[in-house]
Amino acid sequence: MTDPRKIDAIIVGAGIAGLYQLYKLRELGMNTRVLEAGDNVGGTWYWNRYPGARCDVESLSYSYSFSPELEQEWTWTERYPAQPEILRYINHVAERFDLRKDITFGTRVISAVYDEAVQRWLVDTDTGESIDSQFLIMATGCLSASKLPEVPGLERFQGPTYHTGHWPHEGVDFTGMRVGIIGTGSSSVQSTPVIAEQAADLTVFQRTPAYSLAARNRPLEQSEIAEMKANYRAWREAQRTSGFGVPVELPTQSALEVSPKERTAKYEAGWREGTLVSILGGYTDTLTDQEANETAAEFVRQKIRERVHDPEVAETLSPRTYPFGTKRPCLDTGYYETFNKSHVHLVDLRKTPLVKLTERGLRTSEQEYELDAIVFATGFDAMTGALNAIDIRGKGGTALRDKWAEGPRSYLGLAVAGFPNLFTITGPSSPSVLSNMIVSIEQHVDWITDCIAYLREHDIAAIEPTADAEDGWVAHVEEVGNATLYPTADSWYMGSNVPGKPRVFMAYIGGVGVYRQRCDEVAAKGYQGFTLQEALTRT
Ligand code: NA7
Repeated sequence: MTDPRKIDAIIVGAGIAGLYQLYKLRELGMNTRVLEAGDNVGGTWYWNRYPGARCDVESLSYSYSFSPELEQEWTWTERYPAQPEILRYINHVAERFDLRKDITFGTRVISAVYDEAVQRWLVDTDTGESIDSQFLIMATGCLSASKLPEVPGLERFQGPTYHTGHWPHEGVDFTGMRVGIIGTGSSSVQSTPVIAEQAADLTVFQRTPAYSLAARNRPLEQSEIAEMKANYRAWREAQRTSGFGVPVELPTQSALEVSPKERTAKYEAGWREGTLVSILGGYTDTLTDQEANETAAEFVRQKIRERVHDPEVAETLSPRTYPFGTKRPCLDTGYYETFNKSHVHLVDLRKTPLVKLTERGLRTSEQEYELDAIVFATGFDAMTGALNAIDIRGKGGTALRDKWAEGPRSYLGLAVAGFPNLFTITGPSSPSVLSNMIVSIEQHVDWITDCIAYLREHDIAAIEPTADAEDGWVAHVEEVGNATLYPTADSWYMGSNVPGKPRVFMAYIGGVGVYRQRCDEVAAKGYQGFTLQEALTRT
């Protein structure tokens, strides 16, 4: 157990990010405490236990790289790992590195106030604890503050309701039930086929259709596991310098400079491969040119038409209002085919909007749907939701949520001007949500750890970005984002899934490798763009 009298660092969250950060700070010999709202480790994979929950980055890539021994001893079973397997992996990591002893579970941080006089954070929890610490590291996740649909009557419905991001640990049996599911993002695309197997009747309420590709999930072959285990170091290096944290061959041509036949052949190959980037990454301009994008978008729509028997249903499921890839694409196992089943129905909320929940179900502008259970697959207040849920106050008592009222502002997505010694792992304006999350997490944690080591070596008590450096980074993120099609979509990347949230592109699309280089340069130049402050008082 850490010495309660002298905490060097508080980490908020015991998911993949928080656990690795704890491991790294222990290497520095720091007295660290992790505060976690859940009753166990896992973060995203602790909460998102809905049927069919699965990672859509391949398991051999979606794993920690910091320990070659861990890489060798753990064996994944499926190409795309299911939530229970990932959670087992995270638990294994917690045991193997003896991490639990510094984690306090069932404890939610409610406020964190920086005391300028002593250069320390005072952190209050919902269990009544007040802890002060030199560093405060937020490992709170990008998609952890769940959001319900904005409709009246949520409390009126008499049957059970479930949010995919807060699924009951004991599971839910929908056998014989009339079930409604609201939302058609990744969580719905993954859970709909599984719920449909149980439910007597399933109605999917769709506001915006997703672009989903067949995942082609399968058990891993022993030979491919062995090959990866033999080559892990090279693979990890390639991940770190890649665009999305997954090594792929880089495109060299515009989608518009090749013949339709050649283009279709390339998309077909991507389709057979079944990864998030296998079609998106085919040409240089898929994410920057509307016309180029449309060639890929139409290819995916054609696949939807092939998979769904009823042409009207296929059309309703076909996205037409935003370019392919500008909202998070999905990977599915039998999603579209589920709509061929006679007990599965699709309601287009664009044509008949959701009006309210009633005692017996749900009412659209057209009719009432009687339901026994409702699933909210309605997503998250992404990127900023979990941070803004905590009353974080920096210098002069400024609240982070006030500072971010017009959209998040940070330097490198890692630190915020006016909030010394606060670090955000996978914070807004970093590439995290546009990447293999573990690759980004490890890079952030390594950078933060090196930074803290530097401060300790140089007897520096506090670090914070300058306002100029922050302005520069915010402008850069916006400029790079504006060169793409991302800002044209109403997505959670843009904050537009939450009413009233400022419309700002909250991710850095410059690429994981480029971003890493930039962060390393900042560190190599003695933390360029940061102000370093010596201790004001000696203890
Ligand atoms: P997403 O991707 O944000 O999807 C949420 C879905 O819920 C999406 O289809 C929304 O439609 C829909 N939604 C949200 N609010 C409403 C209301 N009020 N009425 C009707 N429909 C609504 O969340 P997921 O949990 O599926 O996935 C999150 C991420 O996890 C995913 O991107 C991957 O990174 C993994 P909208 O598109 O806003 O019209």
